[in-house]
Amino acid sequence: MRDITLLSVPFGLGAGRAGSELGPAKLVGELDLAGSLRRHGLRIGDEKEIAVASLLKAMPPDAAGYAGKASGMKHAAEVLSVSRALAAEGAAAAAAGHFPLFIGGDHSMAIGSVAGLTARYEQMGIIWFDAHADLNTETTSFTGNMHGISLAAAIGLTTLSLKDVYRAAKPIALERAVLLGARDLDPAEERFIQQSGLTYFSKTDIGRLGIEETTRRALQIACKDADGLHLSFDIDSVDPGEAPGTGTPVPGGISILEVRLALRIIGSSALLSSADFVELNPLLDQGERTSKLMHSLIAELLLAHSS
Ligand code: 6HN
Ligand code: MN
Ligand code: MN
Ligand code: MN
Repeated sequence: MRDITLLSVPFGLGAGRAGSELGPAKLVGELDLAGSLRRHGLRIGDEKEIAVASLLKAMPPDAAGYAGKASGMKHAAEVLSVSRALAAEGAAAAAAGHFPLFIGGDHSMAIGSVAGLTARYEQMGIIWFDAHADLNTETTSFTGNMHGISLAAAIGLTTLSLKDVYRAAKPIALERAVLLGARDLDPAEERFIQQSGLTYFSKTDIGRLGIEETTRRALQIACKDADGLHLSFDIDSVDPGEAPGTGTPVPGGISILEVRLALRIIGSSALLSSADFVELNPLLDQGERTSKLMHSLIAELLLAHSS
């Protein structure tokens, strides 16, 4: 496979509680993600960390723009600022022929990763692995948390346009967007899914079809006429009994066995070109249980991709 560009995103203001900004320190720092990927024979071409602290310090306290328009959303200006930096790094890595691997951070960072990647992969497909749909908009969100609108932004539903984040960005076509594992949808998200025809494999569908068949179907749809495939993996897709270290846990998730199999299948797709791993919250973990799980899932995906 291509060289990996490891991009750490220590940012958590898109979530409703603190802690997800500590994901990179745990995974990349303490658990030495790059070292273990190398020991597995994978090549890390580049390692970067988005300078979140200095970006936030440089922001004028009255940062208007998008934040002004969508005043109901919390930390919208901060999310926009971090997303812009992230998009530029991701786009550069993809343009260099690398595999961008984004380590979060809360799920609002996918706004930045997707914006940058669509500049390189104009027909990109996406598989969104999540307990939630992240399909709220600035008007439907009950919480005002930016991580709940990130998939909506990726497909062009929000006031926040991907082009505000990265000029050459392009929203992902609905036909190539697949939501997998969700089981906690807000009413507006449910309505949108029904009316739009966005492909959604619920927890119930996975139970009925099995994880293997579900993942194969998801891949087929996301890869139709695609020139690249992005996996956006929210660790809360896994059952909180097995992955407790996350900010918005929802009971009834998929098992570790299922998620391993799914990631192996997605990893074996030649089209896979980038991935986000998000919503690990080390402050809420039982020891390092969820961190170690996330760490091994990343390796699982990339090893399947390299063999
Ligand atoms: N995530 N639907 C809820 C909201 O706040 O809009 C939960 C979103 C969770 C987002 O887990 O990435
Ligand atoms: Mn290189
Ligand atoms: Mn999410
Ligand atoms: Mn989620």
